[in-house]
Amino acid sequence: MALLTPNELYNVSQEFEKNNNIVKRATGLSIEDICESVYNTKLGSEKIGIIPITAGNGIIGNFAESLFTITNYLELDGFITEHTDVAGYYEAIKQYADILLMADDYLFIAHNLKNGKIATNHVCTGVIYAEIASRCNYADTKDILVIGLGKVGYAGASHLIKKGFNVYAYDPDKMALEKAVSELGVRPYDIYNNGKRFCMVFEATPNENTITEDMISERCLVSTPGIPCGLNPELGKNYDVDLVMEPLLIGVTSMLYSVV
Ligand code: NAD
Ligand code: 2YH
Repeated sequence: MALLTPNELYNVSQEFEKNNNIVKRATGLSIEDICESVYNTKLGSEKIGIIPITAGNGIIGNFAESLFTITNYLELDGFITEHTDVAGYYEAIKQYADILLMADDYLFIAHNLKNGKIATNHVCTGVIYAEIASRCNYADTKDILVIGLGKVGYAGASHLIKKGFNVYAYDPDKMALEKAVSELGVRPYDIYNNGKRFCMVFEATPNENTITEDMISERCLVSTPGIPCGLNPELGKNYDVDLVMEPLLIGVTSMLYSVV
């Protein structure tokens, strides 16, 4: 399980803003507009309690602070608890938090205490990045490529299938690919024998250079939460790719919209 590092969470609000501008250019909508449309919800004046969790590898520098940043950006009333873990949970409840955000090494959740809704980061990240890729306003087809079918990729592929897209998918893990073919109905993408190029790509792997030249068309939209980025910068430049890639806050925005 890859954990975020404090360096990846440096300058998060500028990164979020930069990516929001790319999303607006490529889809005509902001990340917040897209979340509203996916979940059919609007943010109100929810109070967000952010609880640092010490379990496993412990506190990640800038993690709680980055979550606080996005609550400010979304004009919500956020606070980080002074205590961690169970004492932090108790503190958040005593401070009248409506929604709790907390993560250990395995799971990152948003829990709305008012309506009972609960969301995981991997599903909400998969859904929003897949949705962004699928909204490319210069695509003239419903064909979309999904690279990586782990926790995030599977959730995104499932979302795209439900939306009626023709989902082509690749994962070197044969079991993961077969599961997505049989359960979701994705079409296997053969990396060695495929003349097809895509204008819309959703990538969710922890590896570099997963996106190859023969997969993409010029001016395509690549939407990827993967860390590190699967698109080689030179390839991105040569093909004039619109790249959406941010380490945390797009997924967290999706989590918040999904639980209100
Ligand atoms: P996972 O380990 O569950 O799945 C990764 C999948 O990628 C695996 O099925 C693996 O076989 C596949 N893969 C590896 N190399 C590949 C390749 N060359 N081509 C195609 N598939 C390949 O991981 P996950 O939880 O789904 O997370 C995926 C990535 O997203 C990780 O880098 C994770 O850190 C990142 N992530 C980012 C955010 C964010 O907000 N940016 C949020 C959650 C996860
Ligand atoms: O980064 C993570 C894990 N990869 C889980 C995310 C699931 N996509 N967890 C963050 C841990 C935060 C830490 N416990 C803290 O600072 O509170």
